[in-house]
Amino acid sequence: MGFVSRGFRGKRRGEASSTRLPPGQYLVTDWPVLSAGPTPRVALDDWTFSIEGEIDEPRKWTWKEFNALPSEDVTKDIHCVTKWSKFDVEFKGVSLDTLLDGVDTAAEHATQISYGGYTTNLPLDDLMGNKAWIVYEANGEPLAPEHGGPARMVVPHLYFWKSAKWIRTLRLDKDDIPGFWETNGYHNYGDPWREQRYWGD
Ligand SMILES: Nc1nc2c(c(=O)[nH]1)N[C@H]1C(S)=C(S)[C@@H](COP(=O)(O)O)O[C@H]1N2
Ligand SMILES: [Mo]
Repeated sequence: MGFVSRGFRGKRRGEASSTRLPPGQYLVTDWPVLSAGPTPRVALDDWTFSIEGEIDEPRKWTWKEFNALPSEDVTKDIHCVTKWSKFDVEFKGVSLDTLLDGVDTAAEHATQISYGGYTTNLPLDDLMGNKAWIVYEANGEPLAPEHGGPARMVVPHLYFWKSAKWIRTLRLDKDDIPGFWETNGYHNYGDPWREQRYWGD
């Protein structure tokens, strides 16, 4: 039976990796840093995260308040538009379902706004339904400043530029307002499984 299981296992391994790695991506084991500017340093005493825009009552948390929210541990694959993917990053943070729970809004879009000014837009639906987290730990350590610490968005089903590092505000928008990369040639939605890298993809 050795010849059967050997061939079968080999094939299954190949199929598993090709369905887990989006088209055009290659796997890395390190964690590259991609930042369009310098790393902003935010003292935890000064840090806040807020939800603003098309919302009756804006919400705002201090670092202490944010850390007291119910958190989740999630293990996710991440995919950068520059073609590296990394499997099984262990994040800890607060689900956007928790942060948006009970919010009354006419908005269908959202913009993530970072300390430092980076912005990225996405449909509000893509932040809900167990699809997005604001995380403050990765792989058992506090999130490193270069990876977006104290806290960053993680929206793993979209290319990783849709996950703002050093997030400060989530703005709920009626209109779709392209963010930093979206006005500079990157696709407005950014689905790695459909290779939506650039305008026109
Ligand atoms: N504030 C901010 N967030 C950002 C970026 C950035 O330049 N500034 N780069 C984006 C891009 S292109 C990617 S691939 C990921 C990189 O995250 P990492 O440096 O932790 O790998 O962050 C995204 N979020
Ligand atoms: Mo990226």
